Amino acid sequence: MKSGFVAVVGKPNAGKSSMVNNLVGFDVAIITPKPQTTRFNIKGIRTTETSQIIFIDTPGVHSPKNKLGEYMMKGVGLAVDNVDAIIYLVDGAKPVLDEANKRIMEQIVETKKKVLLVINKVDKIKKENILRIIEEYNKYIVSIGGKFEDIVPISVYKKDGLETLVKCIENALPEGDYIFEEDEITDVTERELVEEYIREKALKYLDEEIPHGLSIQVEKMKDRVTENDNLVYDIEANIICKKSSHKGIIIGKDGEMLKRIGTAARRDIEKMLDARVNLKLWVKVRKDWDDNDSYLQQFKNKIS
Ligand SMILES: Nc1nc2c(ncn2[C@@H]2O[C@H](COP(=O)(O)OP(=O)(O)OP(=O)(O)O)[C@@H](O)[C@H]2O)c(=O)[nH]1
Ligand SMILES: [Mg+2]
Repeated sequence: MKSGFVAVVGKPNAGKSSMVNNLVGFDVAIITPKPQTTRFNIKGIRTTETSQIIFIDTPGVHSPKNKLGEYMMKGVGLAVDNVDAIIYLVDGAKPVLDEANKRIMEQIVETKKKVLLVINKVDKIKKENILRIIEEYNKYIVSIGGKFEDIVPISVYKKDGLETLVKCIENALPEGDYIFEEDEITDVTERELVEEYIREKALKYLDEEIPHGLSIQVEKMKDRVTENDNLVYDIEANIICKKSSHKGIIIGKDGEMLKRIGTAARRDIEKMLDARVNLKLWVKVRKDWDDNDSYLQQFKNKIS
């Protein structure tokens, strides 16, 4: 029986959250085609008869441009320091061994932990390219005094290589009993999942500039049972943006954009809670909240 913690790190958009969701079998993290989707460390727990793997999904490594980014990167540092093994996930379709990737490898070699190189999105590339990536990355990590315990090409989309990956993770973990209850899946609360599902839809429907400057706060979340014995949640949430010029765009002409975000988010929340949901959204401006320490205190609590 194996059990332990595995941090999943890599550049933004490599597919870290997609991989964790898939291996856990539940959407603990939101996924979008835009980089810097994940903002704080998220536990995703996979329990089987042979092992319990506790994944720590982390924000994509980037050079911070504001205090929010600094908190996110601090989270990655904490994650790699506190696990039994590290998965370094590379986007196989964008494998260039640039400064960012080198810096990630330097950081993980320093931890002296077991590192697995996982190359994702192999559905998009040719076999010979996989071999070239492996060779190049291997050469670099050896040159800085490290090594990869295993190298696993995967495609989360095609579910390729995932069983091999689980075996390699199990090999890298210590012997041990379950650390969490068998039915525990994540440390993200229902309220936080609601916030993230709303953010996911905002990221999906809004253009480039705005979504990254958004933060969602659930103000109220109460359940009740109707006369017909139906479970209903009344949820009220604020979409917080950093500039007043963004507010109108988020609301849209005749409130259309806000309605679109709300309807799509409500559907996902209903599925997650297995209940009917009344979702009310408001848009608020909090000037440059992503550079404001007192606002970001909530992120500080989440990364520890
Ligand atoms: N073609 C292909 N696309 C994938 C695969 N896995 C994930 N993606 C896509 O890659 C994009 C990024 O996925 P995420 O899981 O959000 O990536 P992430 O590494 O968590 O990104 P950040 O949270 O921003 O660091 C999404 O559009 C996914 O649908 C895969 O196996 N093949
Ligand atoms: Mg992510």
